[in-house]
This record gives sequence, C-alpha cells and structure tokens, in this order.
Amino acid sequence: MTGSWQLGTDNWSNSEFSREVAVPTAFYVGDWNYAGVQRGCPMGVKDMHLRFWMPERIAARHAFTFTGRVVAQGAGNYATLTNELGYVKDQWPFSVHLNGVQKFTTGGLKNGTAYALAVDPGELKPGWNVITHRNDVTGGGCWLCWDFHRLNLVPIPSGTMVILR
Ligand SMILES: [Ca+2]
Repeated sequence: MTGSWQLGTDNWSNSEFSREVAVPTAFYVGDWNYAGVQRGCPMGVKDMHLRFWMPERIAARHAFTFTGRVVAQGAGNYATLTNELGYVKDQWPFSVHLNGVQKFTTGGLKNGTAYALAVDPGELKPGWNVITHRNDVTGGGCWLCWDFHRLNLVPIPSGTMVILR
C-alpha cells in the first residue's frame, strides 16, 4: 500500500544490513537495497536516519504505525557500563525520533523485543520525513542493532460508514 514500507527482513537477524562505518548514516527509503542500511548504533555512530517521502494527501489523512525490533546488543567495556554507570547488560537505552521530535525512549529492551509507535494523521510532513534511532548510553563502548524497520499505513474506510451493533 502506498505510504507503507519495510527495511530488512523480519527474521531475528541484522545480517541483511551493513556495518555502521561502511554506509552513510542516512538511508533513503526507496533504494530497497538493505545493504545500504546501517545495522545498528554503536557509540561511534550514535544516530541512524531513515529518510522517506510522503505524499501530501496521505500524510494529512492517514495514521501510521512504526515498528522495529532490537535483535543484538553488546559492549566492549561491560564493567564500566554495568558496574560504574549502572546499565543492565545488553539492554542499552535508545530512543526513536520523528522529524526531530522524540517519539519513543527506553532504558533498554531485551534482544528480540519489538516495539510499535503510533503516528497520527498530520504528524508526517508532506515531502521528506526522517525517523532517527539514537544510542542514548552515556559513557562509551556499547552497540545495539535492529532486525527490521517498518512503517505501516493504518487503513481508513472511505465513503459512509455504518456502525453495526
Ligand atoms: Ca532482519
């Protein structure tokens, strides 16, 4: 359906994406070459930007759901992150932003946890939009990766609607 897209395969793996340092931090949806998407956000590349075009009439009238799944996390300095800074091992804080506005934040999710964000009609801009994933750990060394990224248009019926009881 026009307006909806998915990057990556829902397969509990980040292998279809690329190392963060090997690709630009911004991916333009429509390329469909998943190898152009960075697999995650390490401390050295804290932000990942997914840019996509939305036609005006769809952005104004439709709601969306944005879904992702954290699939792999790790660190090179667990002692510092867990003992000194108090993080839970392999559950690193991250946030998701829509056009610069934070839509979702977490203190950490277990690997394999999916999340879904509601996007209201009019919340997407006509034209280019950007969804940013950000590694929010302070104090370096950790990384987190995603399985897939999906934007689903929530269909609304046209014409007259009859409520059946
Ligand atoms: Ca995948």
